Amino acid sequence: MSKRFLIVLALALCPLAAFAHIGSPNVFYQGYAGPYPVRVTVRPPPVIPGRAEISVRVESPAVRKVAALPVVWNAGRKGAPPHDEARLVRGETNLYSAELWLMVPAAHSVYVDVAGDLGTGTAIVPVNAIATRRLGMDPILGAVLALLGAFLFFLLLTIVQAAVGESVLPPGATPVINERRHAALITALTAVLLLVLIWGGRKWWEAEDANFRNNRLYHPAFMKAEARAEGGQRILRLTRQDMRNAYPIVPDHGKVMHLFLVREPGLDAFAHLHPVKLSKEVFEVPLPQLPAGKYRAYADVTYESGYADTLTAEVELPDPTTNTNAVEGRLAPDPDDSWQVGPAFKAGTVAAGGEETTALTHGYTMTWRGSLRSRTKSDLRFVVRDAAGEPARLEPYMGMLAHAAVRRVDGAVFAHIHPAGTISMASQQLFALRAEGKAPVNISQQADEPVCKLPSVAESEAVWLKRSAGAAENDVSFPYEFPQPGLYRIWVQVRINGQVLTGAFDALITAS
Ligand SMILES: [Cu+2]
Repeated sequence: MSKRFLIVLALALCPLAAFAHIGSPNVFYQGYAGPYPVRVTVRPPPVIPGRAEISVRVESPAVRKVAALPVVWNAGRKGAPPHDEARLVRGETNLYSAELWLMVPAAHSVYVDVAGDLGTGTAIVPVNAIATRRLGMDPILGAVLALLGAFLFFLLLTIVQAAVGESVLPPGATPVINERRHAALITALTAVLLLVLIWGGRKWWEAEDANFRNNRLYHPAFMKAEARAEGGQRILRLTRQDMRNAYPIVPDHGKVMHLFLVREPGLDAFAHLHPVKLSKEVFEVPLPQLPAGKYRAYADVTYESGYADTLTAEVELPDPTTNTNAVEGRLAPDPDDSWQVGPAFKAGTVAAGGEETTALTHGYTMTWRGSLRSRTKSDLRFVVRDAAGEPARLEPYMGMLAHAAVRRVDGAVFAHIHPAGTISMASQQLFALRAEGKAPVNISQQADEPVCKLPSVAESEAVWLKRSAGAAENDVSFPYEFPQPGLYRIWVQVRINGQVLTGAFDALITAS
């Protein structure tokens, strides 16, 4: 075994890449399986094929059985194996867990089937199955295997030498010089043959490894972002060349793209915008009154396969234009665009835990409920009050009670989440339609526009806004666990009296 072969085997782990959110691979979902309220967590494996861990909490005493089944987006449930029954977790009354094999790197829908006294119900949870890292070999194991390999190599040569040199002689005879030479020659030829075989093995492995890195390992999708001044507006143009060969994008809660802009390094300016699609690979959006500076852009998209992705870019924004007069041909901003400029992140001022209240505009306040400890292990909960301290009346914002963006200060984590969790609502709707045979699976990567038509926000709102029993109307919660400890800023957006209000919270999340 050559040294380089070993190095390839023993390469250190690549940094954990991300998909549909950055650095936040676990899936959290809160919703309903028929009549049963469920909270589902899926921890996908880092390599495919691999086993995903799924846990399901059912808030109902009527439950008798919970089962789960992963189905590839274009396969359908009919051809799938029977579902795996989830086991009740020891010491728990309503928490079930199971392990699911994800065999191909593609978008999956995980069917969570719940049966009990109220009948049966199914929740569909979208999960991206994708290899996010290359497993390395333990150096000690590598060294042991190399030694064993070398031992076998020389053992085989000894056997060959004995076989051609001594085994052909009558018992007791010693080989003469000619026979010795012959044996040495055959042994040398065998050594060459073995080395060629090892070299071939290394070539094969390198090809396998390159194929994995190029075709199977997830790479974060980068796009190009450029800002320009035009007609009294600043316009941001996003381009992604390789989008041409991707499945068409479907709108997720009403928009083809949810673009988040965060000013670095202070995280003091934040925007949630909705660019329009000019062609399959070009998107544009007029910028609101954000200050100039360096921004990180995160664009959430869902492809027609049900695969959800976050495209990232860095962009330098020029000073806001002062000319606000209407000019012919201006790009109209999306009515659901929102932004906020606030204080910069200062590590020294981060609260050590406990309740924290932040001021919103128009006298409203938002309070982050729960202690620091519970923040790492349970839902993120926020309560909104008006200037008099009374519960605020929240209106749906793009069909949902609230939207949140979570970012680790250094950029290692970014997630756009909702009260339903981390999933793309569009993926879930696509899978639900396909389960009913109402959306085609024979879609084309060459198409510009999707053939699947998703229900509108107005049609979906009732399901998305369904609250858990007993939740106060000014109380919003997001099922989420911080994937890594560290310093975070979280922006929470709600709509009151037709206006989007954004509250920003800073937190130190410690390892639990
Ligand atoms: Cu959102």
